[in-house]
Amino acid sequence: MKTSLIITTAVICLCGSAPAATRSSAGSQAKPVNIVLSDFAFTPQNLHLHHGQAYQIRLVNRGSGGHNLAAPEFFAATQVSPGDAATLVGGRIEVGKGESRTVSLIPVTVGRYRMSCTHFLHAGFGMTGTITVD
Ligand SMILES: [Cu+2]
Repeated sequence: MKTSLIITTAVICLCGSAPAATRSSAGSQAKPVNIVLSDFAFTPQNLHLHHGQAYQIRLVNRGSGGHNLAAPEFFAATQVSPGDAATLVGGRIEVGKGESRTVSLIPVTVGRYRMSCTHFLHAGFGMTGTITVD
């Protein structure tokens, strides 16, 4: 019991916003998760999510050009809100310079998934990361 409380707290810290709203036990309320895309990195680089928990993922592009978050295996193992389906094309979400995209989803399958930006050479410059679902 105590262990589970500690783990929950750690994940809330990762989100970095609205800790008060996420204090109710795991359930229907979507937890906000912010990911910044820059030249050439994801921040945070390693995401930690819980299966069955609803998240509102917000991607913010602070780079000097377009970026995307490509994670086809993760999205295939995830229930994406029907209203956000159009944002997700071919397992990736494009975010133009200075723009942001929000996707509501629930990770379904436990695993460790790779994410990267598929723009030319960006992954090679370090624009990669992982999404761990437990
Ligand atoms: Cu990129």
